[in-house]
Amino acid sequence: MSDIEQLPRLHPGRLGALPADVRRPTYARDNLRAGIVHLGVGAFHRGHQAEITEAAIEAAGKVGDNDGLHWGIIGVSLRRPDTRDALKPQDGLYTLALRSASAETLQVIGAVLDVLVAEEDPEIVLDRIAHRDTHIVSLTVTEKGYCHDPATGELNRTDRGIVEDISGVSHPVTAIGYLAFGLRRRMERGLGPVTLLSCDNLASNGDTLRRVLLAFCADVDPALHDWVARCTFPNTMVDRIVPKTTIDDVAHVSRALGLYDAWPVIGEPFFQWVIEDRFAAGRPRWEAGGAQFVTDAKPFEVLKHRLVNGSQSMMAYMGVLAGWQTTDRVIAQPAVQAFISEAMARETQPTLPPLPGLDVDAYRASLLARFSNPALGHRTRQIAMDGSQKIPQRLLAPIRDRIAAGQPFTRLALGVAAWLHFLRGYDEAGNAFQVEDPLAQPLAAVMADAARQSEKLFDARTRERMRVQTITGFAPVFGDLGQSAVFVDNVAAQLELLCAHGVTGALSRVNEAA
Ligand code: CS2
Repeated sequence: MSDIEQLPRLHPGRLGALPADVRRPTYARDNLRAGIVHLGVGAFHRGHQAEITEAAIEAAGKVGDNDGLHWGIIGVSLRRPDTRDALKPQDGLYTLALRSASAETLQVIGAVLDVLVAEEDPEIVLDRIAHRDTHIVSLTVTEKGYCHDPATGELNRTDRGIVEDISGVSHPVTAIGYLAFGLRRRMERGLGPVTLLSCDNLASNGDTLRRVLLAFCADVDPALHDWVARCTFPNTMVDRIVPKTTIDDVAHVSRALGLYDAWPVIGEPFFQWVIEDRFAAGRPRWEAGGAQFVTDAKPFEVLKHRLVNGSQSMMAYMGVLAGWQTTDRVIAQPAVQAFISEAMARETQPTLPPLPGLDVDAYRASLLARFSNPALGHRTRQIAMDGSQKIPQRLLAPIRDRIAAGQPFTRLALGVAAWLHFLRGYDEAGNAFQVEDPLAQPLAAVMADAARQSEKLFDARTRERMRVQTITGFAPVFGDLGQSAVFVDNVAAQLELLCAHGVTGALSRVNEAA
């Protein structure tokens, strides 16, 4: 690393030194003004929304459209200073490296004008949300950032951060608190409503954000509730695989630039962004970067959460258990490839809402290629995080539909069983790992309960059934599914296979049986 750090720092004054094939801002960046506040300025935002915003700004710059230069982004990190610390000396510039198996393209993005750390500068963040130039407040705060109950999508009023923020005694700690108090300041200043744009993988992400934020505001101040109800909350489907940047990536990208970029972002070439066109105060021409505007994004969300994310989660739990560290290694196992293909085609696809014009068979096939991308190094441990927040929309929702239609769901049940097996906190080789999940504690308590209740049962089937019944009784994740005998039976049968034969053995049995 240290030789890399000796390179001159990536900076607007040094763009001319970049190799010719590295794309860079061509618009007059000095004229760029901030119109978007983005909460959660992590790799995904920088690898997705910021790139499309850059394309919109570029397009505006080319035709001399000054209004189009009003969509710069102020990124906000709630707690961690690392993105700010990396980007500040670079005046917000960073590199996006898009990698396929055979090629890499590099682009220096200029759309992020500044990064704030809310915990350090809460007043500045609240003021920025309440600034007259702010028209959109967007979010990628991950599923758990919504402080909702994953099974119902309602505000979790027992969440510690929410309890603290509703009390209003100090600065907010949650994204929901920042939105509410920033918008209250806007209301007090007599400014107009904004668009609140969720870009997280939640079911009906815009509707969910609206529901939790309005519930929060109602508890704080009824007038604020009514004012916030005038904002718009479009649902969006976001898609691009963006793994966590590694030290090797930093070194590789910096060498290619000939300049030190402390925190580039790595992504796959593919991306999709489907947005409901309901903006309270205007928007960038994101279509210039390939965003699709629709009246109802929900069918696209369902497609993506179930086929892309559902498959990723199943591969992640199996991968962690079997010791396959990245998705491309998981999908390279013939048994996994057969399993995921069949799970998508036979169990998930029939649950999808109609999507006129979409060739779902081709979409499925393209996913196998995306998962196989060897240049991404997408770690199974990264995807496996926060399962309690992901499993409901990725696996449990299609299972509910299969049960309602009286259809089998053996493979999806194996996916859920793999998560339960993962929650034990050790892999098939006996290596312990930490379960990173906001509900890790209550889930561990339920797991321990289940083990206690079933330990005296000698028959494996009865034992797994008892265990699964206890665990799936955990309503914040499973809702009422734990009361479904067919659900419990299926998951128990798959958990029994995993316990007895490991991931590979369970996969070959399921692949052969069906
Ligand atoms: C992944 C997603 O970490 C995860 O949960 O499943 O980040 C996934 O890579 C993206 O949603 C793809 O668009």
